[in-house]
Amino acid sequence: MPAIMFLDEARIKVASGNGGRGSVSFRREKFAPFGGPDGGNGGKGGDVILVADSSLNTLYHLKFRRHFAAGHGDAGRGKDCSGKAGEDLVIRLPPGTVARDVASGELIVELANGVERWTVLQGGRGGRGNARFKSSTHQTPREYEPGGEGAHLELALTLKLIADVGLLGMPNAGKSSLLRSVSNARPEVADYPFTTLTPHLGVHAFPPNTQIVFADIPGLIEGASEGKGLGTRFLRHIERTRLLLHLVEPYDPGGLSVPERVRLVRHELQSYGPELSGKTELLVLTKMDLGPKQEEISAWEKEIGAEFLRVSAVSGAGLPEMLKTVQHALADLEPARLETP
Ligand SMILES: Nc1nc2c(ncn2[C@@H]2O[C@H](COP(=O)(O)OP(=O)(O)OP(=O)(O)O)[C@@H](O)[C@H]2O)c(=O)[nH]1
Ligand SMILES: [Mg+2]
Repeated sequence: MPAIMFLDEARIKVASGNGGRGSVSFRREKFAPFGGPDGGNGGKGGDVILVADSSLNTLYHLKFRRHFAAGHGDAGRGKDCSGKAGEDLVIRLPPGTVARDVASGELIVELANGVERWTVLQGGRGGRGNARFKSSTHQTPREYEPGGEGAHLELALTLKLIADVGLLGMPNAGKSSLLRSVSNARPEVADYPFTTLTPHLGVHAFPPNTQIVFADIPGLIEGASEGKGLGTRFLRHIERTRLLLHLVEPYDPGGLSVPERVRLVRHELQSYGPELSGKTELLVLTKMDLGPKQEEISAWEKEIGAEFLRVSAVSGAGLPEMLKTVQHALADLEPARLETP
């Protein structure tokens, strides 16, 4: 059940490891009972590292675990042996995850645009052993340093999926059907609203080596920006897309005309904020196999002031043309901006 397995917000507490303390030790050999100092340094504490893992597309794996700690460094030992370094804590996250410091609200890192690995906390330093305190005037030092302390941090993680194209529209517009027809994804499709409860990604490959990633999100209804339906909470997953495909079906059981439905969805986008209202949008009339007449379509286009791409997920009509248009549009568009600190 993908609906239950999806999570795009999580809070976790992380701690880096303490450094190990330095050792106080003196060489003891058969014929040198008062040998020099040989206490080794403590090992460094483990770091906390966030790593983007493209096999993940949810934060669900963090749902039941809140505390994570790196390993402590071992204490130094005699014979100039350094303590073992503490193990680093590696937290795997889906690409597109934004990490903020809960205490200050500050942006720490976004695992996007080539940032795949980020050390959020350094482990404590290893303390120096007494061997390091030896000098010509100080032959038998008993000093050592304790290890440096590790640090703590509470992280607020927010996932914003990374996709090229966002599929958008009212419930039942045919978003998931379109995603199925053009990609490898298999989201559920059904003739009731809110079939899709969580975002899905699908990849369309253009041989030999181009691909377009589509994001399908739950349908929007009037008042979504005030929390109606599933609200606009999933819109953040199309914030990073470069292009929106706004899907509208020709006939609506609710009785709203095509232009009315287009305006409604645009209004919800606008209420969400500039991240989305400024994006390039292509209008797509779906379910062309239901046979809307040319005069009807022209009247809708005239009222809206834009033309539709026309497709049918059932017959496949219009899909190659739509993909070509999308490909060309993407070639002209800048990558989406990332989060601002
Ligand atoms: N005749 C016809 N029906 C279609 C077409 N595309 C989708 N449908 C039907 O329309 C209904 C809704 O399709 P979905 O793909 O689930 O729509 P959606 O926009 O993802 O809906 P939500 O996830 O609820 O927002 C289903 O019954 C589909 O079989 C099409 O091209 N032609
Ligand atoms: Mg759907």
